[in-house]
Amino acid sequence: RTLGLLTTDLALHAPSQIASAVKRRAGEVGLSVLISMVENNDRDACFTALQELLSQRVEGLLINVPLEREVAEALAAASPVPVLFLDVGNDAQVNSLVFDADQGADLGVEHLLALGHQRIALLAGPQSSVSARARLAGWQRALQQAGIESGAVAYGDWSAASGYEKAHHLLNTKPYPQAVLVANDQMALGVLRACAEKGIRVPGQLSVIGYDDTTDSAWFSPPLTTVRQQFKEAGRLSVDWLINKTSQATELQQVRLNVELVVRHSTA
Ligand code: IPT
Repeated sequence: RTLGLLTTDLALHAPSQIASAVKRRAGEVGLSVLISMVENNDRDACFTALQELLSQRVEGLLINVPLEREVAEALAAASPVPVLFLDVGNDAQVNSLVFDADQGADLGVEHLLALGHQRIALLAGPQSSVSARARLAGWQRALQQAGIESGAVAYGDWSAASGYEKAHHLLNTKPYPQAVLVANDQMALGVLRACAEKGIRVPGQLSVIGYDDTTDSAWFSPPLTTVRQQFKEAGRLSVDWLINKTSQATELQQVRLNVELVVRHSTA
């Protein structure tokens, strides 16, 4: 028996760790997984990939592609087998298992405020990603609730290269930020490199907080403080969800996963 995983770019750390967790759990329960990758969240590319997986007789589908509500609902309607979405907004009327972006934003902001930081820059993910938008909106809401004006905002594309480039922009803004909230660990890696090159001490002069806690983040220099999304858990739960899903016709299930703050040495 076979499951399908339709995923966004596996060169990114988070999607590859999710794919790994899905493969591992499926292996444990004797299922194989066919993977189809789309380079961006283009609607036609997703439909083509869906048809490809279905033609190989997958019995259930996981979709880890950042999708707008309308595209997700159309894909779900087009699938004769159960589908679970891993990267959609709360408004999408589809079965989903997603990490709580509001909680993640709150944890990051609360941590920086507790350290006494007031000038906080934001390095968001791409505007084409629902999760990136949710994290940014969450940060802005949490800062506003704390009565703090949000600092400069830049948008990267999740890559370390974009984090490096955007850090140069954010670190040239006045007033100079005391901290930066970064939407993923790979971009935070680029920020750390930019700081090292500019002679900015982390965390002495700038606190940096990431998002994901992918497996290498504890090995960044300094070890990264970040919001952990338990990718292993997400992989396990999503495979188990598909296994237990017998009929299509039952009501929607929207599972929300908690995230947690992992304090290491990039914040002080
Ligand atoms: C999300 C990651 O947090 C981010 O780093 C990036 O890899 C992105 O995926 C790619 O789409 S995690 C996702 C389940 C919201």
